[in-house]
Amino acid sequence: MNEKVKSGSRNVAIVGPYLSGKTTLLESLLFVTGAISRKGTVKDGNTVGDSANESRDRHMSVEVSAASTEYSDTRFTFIDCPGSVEFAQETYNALMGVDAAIVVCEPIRDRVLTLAPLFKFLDDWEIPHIVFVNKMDRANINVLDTLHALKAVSSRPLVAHQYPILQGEELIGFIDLVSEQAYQYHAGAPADPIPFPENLKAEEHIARAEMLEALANFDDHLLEELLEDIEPPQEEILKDLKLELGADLVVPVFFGAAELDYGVRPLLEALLREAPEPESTAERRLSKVGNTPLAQVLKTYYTPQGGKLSLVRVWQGKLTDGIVLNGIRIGGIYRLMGQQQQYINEAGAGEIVALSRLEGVKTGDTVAIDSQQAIALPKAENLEPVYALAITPEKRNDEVKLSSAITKLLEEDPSLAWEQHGDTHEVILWGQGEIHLQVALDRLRRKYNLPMSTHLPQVPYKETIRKPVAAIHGRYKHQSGGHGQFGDVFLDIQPLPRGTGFNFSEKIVGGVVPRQYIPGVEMGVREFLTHGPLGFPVVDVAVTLTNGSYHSVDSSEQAFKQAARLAMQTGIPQAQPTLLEPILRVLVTTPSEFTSKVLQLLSGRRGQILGYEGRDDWQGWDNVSAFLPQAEMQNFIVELRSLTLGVGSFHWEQDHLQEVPEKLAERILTNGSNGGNGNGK
Ligand SMILES: Nc1nc2c(ncn2[C@@H]2O[C@H](COP(=O)(O)OP(=O)(O)OP(=O)(O)O)[C@@H](O)[C@H]2O)c(=O)[nH]1
Ligand SMILES: [Mg+2]
Repeated sequence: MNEKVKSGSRNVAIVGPYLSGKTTLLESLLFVTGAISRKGTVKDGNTVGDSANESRDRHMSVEVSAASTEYSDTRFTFIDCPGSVEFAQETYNALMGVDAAIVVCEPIRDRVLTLAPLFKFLDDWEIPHIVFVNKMDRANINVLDTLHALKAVSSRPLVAHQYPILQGEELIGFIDLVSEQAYQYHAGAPADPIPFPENLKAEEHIARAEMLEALANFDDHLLEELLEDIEPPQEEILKDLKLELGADLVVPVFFGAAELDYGVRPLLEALLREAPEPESTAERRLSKVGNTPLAQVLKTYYTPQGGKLSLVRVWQGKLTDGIVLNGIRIGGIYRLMGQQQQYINEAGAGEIVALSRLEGVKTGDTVAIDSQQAIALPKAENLEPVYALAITPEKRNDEVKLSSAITKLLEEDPSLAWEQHGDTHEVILWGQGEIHLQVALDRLRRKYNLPMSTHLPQVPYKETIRKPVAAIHGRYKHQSGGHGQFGDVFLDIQPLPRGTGFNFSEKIVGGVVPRQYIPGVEMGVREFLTHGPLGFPVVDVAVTLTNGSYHSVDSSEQAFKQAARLAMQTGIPQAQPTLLEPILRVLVTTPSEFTSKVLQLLSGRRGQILGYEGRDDWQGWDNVSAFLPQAEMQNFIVELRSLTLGVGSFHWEQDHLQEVPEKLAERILTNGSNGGNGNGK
């Protein structure tokens, strides 16, 4: 279908903390601009933003969804992002392709504080953003407190663009601080201009002066006017707002109530007037903007029908149906309205559209006609997995299907990971938290017909010995039919320092064990060590073959292997076997006000604090480094988040093995339990 060419376009992500009203705001934006004739609600599960089954089921967004609409001859493509930290990867990937973001937050101090990681991401990438303080219809709103809290978490200066008018506790309108025109809200209709409320004169004056001062910090001409008490022309203020927002130098703030469509039109007006055009975003992102088609994947969907859709931002050139990108002919170009797709035959630079059947292309990838020539666009870093579940298909012969289905899940969501554990043989699904993994499991069940059962992953314990034992005898003698089996060895077994692994040597003199049988001895020892007397792989031991005997007819490599196993079976239990647990080195990032709680959390989980310090790159945040037993990691992220308003996070890596304290080892060995707090303590 050929569409009327729009005079301009804007791509805007709607981001912000969990449940702040982003999906409701998208619904309102679509309604106000006429893209939908009836508003759905999150509660009823009929919004455009939460149209995926997994979102609808949970009354929360669990993936980004895009919707395009038109306002004042301009095409707006909005990307509604999930707010939960467990789905932050979705948000970060989408933000890489927009011209601006609306940060939706609630007028509650604690909720505002949770914006810190998002603001950091926006400022690190210099993504222009405005704040929409939503739910202003609720009781007990304190505008100044909210602004204060916002200022504390934003590294860029905030400029209030509006001053809300409250009647008692009810929001009834706003004053636009640029024009100083007051407006009264009407549910379902545009706000009406009203006479300036004289009682707000003083407060409005302060707010406006603050806004102008913030803008003047980046504009000497405006600064001069302010110093000389000259009223700056409105065009100058608007020009500054546009320039400074576009360069992510200031963050304009708006107020409203998405549920009532309050403040939604002024927001659209501001986006129209002040948000950067796609061309200027491209100029900022690419070193040189050309004409050959170049796009970046912001999100990958496998639709319920099984088709692949890649949501892309076209950075330069024009995409036409049937174009070959990265060597793959695309199946079609679509504009999205949540789950609905509208076919279009081309998409120009600056648009966000979905391309079908870009097989092999992942979220974040850059696609171009000549992919060798194209310079890959920067992509958001993949979040490290912090939460794991072991999974098993409910139906036995589904194991084969599992790996291809998980590969698709990972293409959709790079913050998932999986592994087949070498020691425990479990298939482990890694992600960002419980809900994140549940959503992945829902998708396996629903889209791929792969119902899975889950359990807590086993801790990959190991064992070692504490005491050396010498001259341990192992003799294997077996008569079966005509030809017998004979092997006979003496082994010395010694503990090695932690982390050394395994060492085999021999001190055979006079050929008492012929050369050709010695590899059999080593094999027998190694086989035994895969499963020690406590039930785990044995590490950090040295085994020396010191003596033995053989039979000229009956001996074989196989028989010596058996003899070595027997010697190990006798020897290791005498050498004080002991349990080792994996210890992780963790780096926890938290707002400084929660650092002492984090230290307690780590100590309470047998962590060993190595130190903590303020982060150079993030004011008001600390890094705590510690050793943490892996057995204590299962629910660590859950507790960390609950102590830190949801914003604490951690990085981890395997560090070393360490002896399990005796009492705990006893418990683990008798109960077969993990011994960690993660085991549903
Ligand atoms: N009182 C009031 N409630 C609102 C308003 N906007 C949204 N809500 C309610 O806030 C809740 C969360 O709304 P959503 O739109 O799902 O929030 P969200 O930010 O999209 O949530 P996630 O995507 O899951 O992070 C719902 O119960 C909405 O009805 C508003 O303006 N006023
Ligand atoms: Mg939502």
